[in-house]
Amino acid sequence: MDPFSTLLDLRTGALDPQRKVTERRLADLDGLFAAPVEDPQRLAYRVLEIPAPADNSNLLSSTTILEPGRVGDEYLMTKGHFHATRERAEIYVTLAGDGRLLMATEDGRTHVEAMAPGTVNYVPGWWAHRSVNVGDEPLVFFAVYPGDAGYDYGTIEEQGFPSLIVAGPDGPAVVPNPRYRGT
Ligand code: S6P
Ligand code: ZN
Repeated sequence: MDPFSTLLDLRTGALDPQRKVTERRLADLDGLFAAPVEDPQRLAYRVLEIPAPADNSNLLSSTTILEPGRVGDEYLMTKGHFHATRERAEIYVTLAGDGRLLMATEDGRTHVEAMAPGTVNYVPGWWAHRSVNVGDEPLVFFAVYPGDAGYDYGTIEEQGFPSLIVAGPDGPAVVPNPRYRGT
């Protein structure tokens, strides 16, 4: 393939040219939140991808724009996934907003990192990852990952994350997930 460039707006995360776009509405996050979703058509997040061949010789990258808001006491968040090729790592660079990067291993360990403009989060292989918008503005981050990382959404859909990030009286709080079904 030939080299190519894309313009990344460092404030909004917009890509020019814009190629593949994935939209997730609250209806697509069914069962993720403990509380019922009242507005299923509401936009939760968009992923703008810079396509490349999905193999180990290439790097994929994308912007995620995660809207602010809550369902019950849980903040809007991404579905979250392990990489299908478990050992594949990933880098997130936050451009805007206030977030938390919730990570978990299959044996139930949890790790939370802050996401703020300029934060570079390193997600090692074997760690599931979910972004949570704890602020009032869109959380925008740019991600880079191996072309063959892939997605395993099923494990998280079945088991959930061991921890949740909820709105507490003193702001965002990490609490055990009472619905966690992992080991
Ligand atoms: C891909 C990377 C991100 C997410 C995106 C949406 O490896 O982690 O681009 O795909 O933030 O999250 P999710 O969990 O719906 O894919
Ligand atoms: Zn990922």
